[in-house]
Amino acid sequence: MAPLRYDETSATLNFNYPTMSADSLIWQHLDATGLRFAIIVARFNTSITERLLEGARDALKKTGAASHEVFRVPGAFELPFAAKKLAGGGDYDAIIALGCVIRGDTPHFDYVAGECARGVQQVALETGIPIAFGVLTTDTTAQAEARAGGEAGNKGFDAAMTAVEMARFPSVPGGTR
Ligand code: INI
Repeated sequence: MAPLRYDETSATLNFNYPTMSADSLIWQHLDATGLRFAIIVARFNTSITERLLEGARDALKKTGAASHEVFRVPGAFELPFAAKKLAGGGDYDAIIALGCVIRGDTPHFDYVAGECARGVQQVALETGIPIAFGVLTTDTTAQAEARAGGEAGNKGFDAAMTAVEMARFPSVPGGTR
């Protein structure tokens, strides 16, 4: 299956998007009309996370989201707390958590990345609000850059598409349910 490419110059998706998602063809059918989103962006590694934000915004625009609000937190470790506060308010149909954790010389990476992932999933399960995990966890800055609008796509775009799909769950994109 050919991958989709998000074409900056067109209003649609075409078939060369360099995503890691095997579900990318489904994205053509996603419809976010009437849905409200919160995007939480970690400032740590901000040159990367702001690119993830651009990707997420593009996806919400392309799928016709009614609205989105952007919130910022210091680092990926803070994403679950922010998500819980926002999910509890009832103002959003789904939340997109964006961050970038790059492995260093100490075990700090494992604590930050692990607790971020665990916390985000916990909040989604506790609140029933879908939270897309748009957090890069990489060994190098180059790997992160590749996934934030580089040759490996934009993980923020992918996460926002996931948020749209899960906000509609169990409806099948383009399907009859
Ligand atoms: N936060 C990140 O988002 N990415 C990182 O790579 C990172 N590193 O490497 O330390 C990081 N640390 C900060 C952390 O998220 C918290 O903000 C901090 O520990 C205060 O709670």
